[in-house]
Amino acid sequence: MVPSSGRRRAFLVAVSLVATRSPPCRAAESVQNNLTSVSGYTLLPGVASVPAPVRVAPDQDWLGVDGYWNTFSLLVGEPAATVHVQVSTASQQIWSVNAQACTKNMTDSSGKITALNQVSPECVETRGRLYNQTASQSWHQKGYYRLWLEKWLGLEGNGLFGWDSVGLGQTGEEGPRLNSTVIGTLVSANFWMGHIGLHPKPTNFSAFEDPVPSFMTGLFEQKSIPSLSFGYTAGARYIIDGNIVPASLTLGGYDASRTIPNELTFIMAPDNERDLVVGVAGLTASTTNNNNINLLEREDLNMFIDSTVAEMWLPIDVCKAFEDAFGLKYDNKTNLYLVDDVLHQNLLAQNPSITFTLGQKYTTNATMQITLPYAAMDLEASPPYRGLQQKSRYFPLRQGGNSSQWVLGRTFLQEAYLTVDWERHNFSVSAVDWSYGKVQDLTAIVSPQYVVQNPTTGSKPLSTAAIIGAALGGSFLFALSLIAVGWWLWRRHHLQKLETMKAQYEAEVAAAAAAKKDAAETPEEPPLSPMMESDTGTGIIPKAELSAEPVVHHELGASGNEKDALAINEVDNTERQIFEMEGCIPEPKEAGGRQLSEKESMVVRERIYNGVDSHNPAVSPLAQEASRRLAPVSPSEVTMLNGRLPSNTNVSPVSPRTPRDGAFLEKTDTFFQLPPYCPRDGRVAEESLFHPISPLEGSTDTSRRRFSYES
Ligand SMILES: *[C@@H]1O[C@H](CO)[C@@H](O)[C@H](O)[C@H]1NC(C)=O
Ligand SMILES: *[C@@H]1O[C@H](CO)[C@@H](O)[C@H](O)[C@H]1NC(C)=O
Ligand SMILES: *[C@@H]1O[C@H](CO)[C@@H](O)[C@H](O)[C@H]1NC(C)=O
Ligand SMILES: *[C@@H]1O[C@H](CO)[C@@H](O)[C@H](O)[C@H]1NC(C)=O
Ligand SMILES: *[C@@H]1O[C@H](CO)[C@@H](O)[C@H](O)[C@H]1NC(C)=O
Ligand SMILES: *[C@@H]1O[C@H](CO)[C@@H](O)[C@H](O)[C@H]1NC(C)=O
Ligand SMILES: *[C@@H]1O[C@H](CO)[C@@H](O)[C@H](O)[C@H]1NC(C)=O
Ligand SMILES: *[C@@H]1O[C@H](CO)[C@@H](O)[C@H](O)[C@H]1NC(C)=O
Ligand SMILES: CC(=O)N[C@H]1CO[C@H](CO)[C@@H](O)[C@@H]1O
Repeated sequence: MVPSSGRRRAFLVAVSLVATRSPPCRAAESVQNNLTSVSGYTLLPGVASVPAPVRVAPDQDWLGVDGYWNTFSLLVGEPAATVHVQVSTASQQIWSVNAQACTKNMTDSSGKITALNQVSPECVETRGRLYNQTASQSWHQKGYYRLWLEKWLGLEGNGLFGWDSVGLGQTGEEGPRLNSTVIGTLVSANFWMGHIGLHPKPTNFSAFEDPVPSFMTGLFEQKSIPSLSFGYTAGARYIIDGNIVPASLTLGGYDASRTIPNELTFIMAPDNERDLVVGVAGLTASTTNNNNINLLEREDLNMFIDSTVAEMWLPIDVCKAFEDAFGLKYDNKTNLYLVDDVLHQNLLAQNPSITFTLGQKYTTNATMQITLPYAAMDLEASPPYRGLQQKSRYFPLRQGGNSSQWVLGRTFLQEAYLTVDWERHNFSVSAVDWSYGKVQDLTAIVSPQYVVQNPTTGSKPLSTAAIIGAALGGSFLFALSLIAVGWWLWRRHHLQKLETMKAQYEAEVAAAAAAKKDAAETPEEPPLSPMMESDTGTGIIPKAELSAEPVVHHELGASGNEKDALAINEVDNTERQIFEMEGCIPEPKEAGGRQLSEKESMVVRERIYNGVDSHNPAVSPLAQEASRRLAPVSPSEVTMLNGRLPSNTNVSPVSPRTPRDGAFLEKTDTFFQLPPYCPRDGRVAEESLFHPISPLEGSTDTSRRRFSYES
């Protein structure tokens, strides 16, 4: 949309690879490519080279029940099973479809079982193949947990969680691999396919265990990727200039050949379950008859970008505007906008396109636009999606009753390229560059652990180097104002969060009220975080306590036909204990995690003051807090999880002492009690975080230190 305007391009592309010999795609076959210099960055002393970004090659397949989406391959387990999965920008785990998900008992018309446990090949194919964890020698079971992801959209379900090895790519085209990472195996049909989770937050299985690093963190710690960052676009199956355009996923960077750069950088919201939030400043449609239909009457609309879901979940009034503009009809049974042949013909004739104007209020006045042609919204849903009995065209628009449901899913990411830098807490959205035949241009985003960004001229936020330079250079005033701004912004977030938790935390509310008075002295801008939901006090609901309740709410249940829906088979779950995962958040718990203790905020202020790690003064200290928690695991520690624990580990009532096989695991189910994997107290963590790491050093055996509770 916005033509390449130079500055941002210069800024981002400055980061372009210099030292890659062979293209890092395919490179992968376990060969780790390194860059000895990356333009735009200066390597820190002691860092000789950094890993090159990794391209994950898309499959040929387009699968799904909510449309057809380009998949990626994973090699899971030992021996490795190839599974085809989607990409989740909100999840931090690998999910794959459990072998049980496609098993059902055949019944005759009277309901009598005629055949037991038949596997449906169609189900197996459309769900992207199954992962049979009992057949994997390296599977290490944890237990059943709530899936948690996008629960506000009604996508409930349970998964059997554990650890196993996961490699990117497929046989012959292997990318980097982790010997042990958290895998959720799905049975619930609410999530039809598995995914690669790109979020770096750790998994917090329970209150009593330490968090387990994410897949991305695993790759980063093992030095397979240069930073916790990615670039992704979902691809477009519809024809554009005669081509089907595949998805593109780059870890540790982005593919500059797929983006049309723009000036706008979004700052992440401090809620790690809803951080890629963009403000929608405008939403218009154009048809052959009318090229300026306004679909957005409301003032404030913040949308969460999440590739986990297919549709665009918009406020009901916006959906009504769509209905009026395009003659869409809401189907009460499925809650979908089903499109019949007549409507389809009408739509083709109208050829509507919709244009989002995105921005981020309070931090910038810049905006950018993404336009979706009708082809991007002409999707086909298949049973058992939403209780459908047969395939049907649908318009990927869903009614979101409240702000926690407003999500831009894969539909949007067909036309948008998302670049996320988790470590610098910012991201960008650009229109996809459809020019055919452009040569892939993988551009590294390098972690602040390895580099400082070279100072640039221009209006971009200052880099860490610049901040340190300025502060040390005697610009004391500058430092002071940073403190003020950072503190004030943090305070606003803090207040907002407090307000959202009224119900359960009245004490905090009182505090908030008091604090609000102070804040009132600050300028007339509302005491809102620029990047947070602004319309309700309801964005956040404190997490439930540990719960052994089976989850019964199925999205599929909408139609009441879940009995015969393929793959609804959570029977097994209900026989076992199901745990509530602690929201997979790094903070101690959401409520507490939202606030920094006085001490922590001192630390944060100190950091800002000293210029350490305060790359972007507008970033909430919470975000920095999150990043502090991301790192503390080193590759050797990850490795250790593979299959066995040290034999004298005195940690669990039933510590396995022999190499395990699947059968053993199946029978006993004993690993619920497994101990934490990554105590956070150790110096190890601090070292690995703040000590500049050379990719060439440091695989000495530190594994044992992890288990501080070893006898
Ligand atoms: C099939 O029936 C058997 C015996 O009743 C039961 O154990 C099994 O869980 C059923 N399987 C499915 C997928 O419902
Ligand atoms: C999973 O693997 C186990 C062990 O190899 C096997 O007994 C079982 O039948 C497999 N299950 C399915 C559904 O393929
Ligand atoms: C569908 O929902 C609308 C609005 O909620 C309602 O007016 C209508 O009666 C419903 N139709 C059916 C068939 O339930
Ligand atoms: C945005 O524009 C308004 C009005 O022109 C101006 O007052 C404000 O300072 C601008 N904000 C930023 C962040 O540039
Ligand atoms: C994040 O901020 C840095 C520093 O300001 C900038 O160089 C980078 O382009 C931003 N990243 C994204 C993805 O926008
Ligand atoms: C939003 O709506 C969903 C579904 O109706 C509901 O579960 C959730 O509690 C609501 N959230 C808020 C913050 O009201
Ligand atoms: C992962 O496991 C394989 C085989 O079990 C081993 O060869 C490899 O060294 C391990 N990788 C790491 C990073 O430890
Ligand atoms: C890149 O660095 C790693 C060590 O960090 C090394 O094992 C690997 O061989 C290097 N790759 C190349 C292609 O030199
Ligand atoms: C690291 C971490 O955040 N772990 C927390 C998981 O959740 C429980 C209960 O909320 C906390 O006690 C842990 O500290």
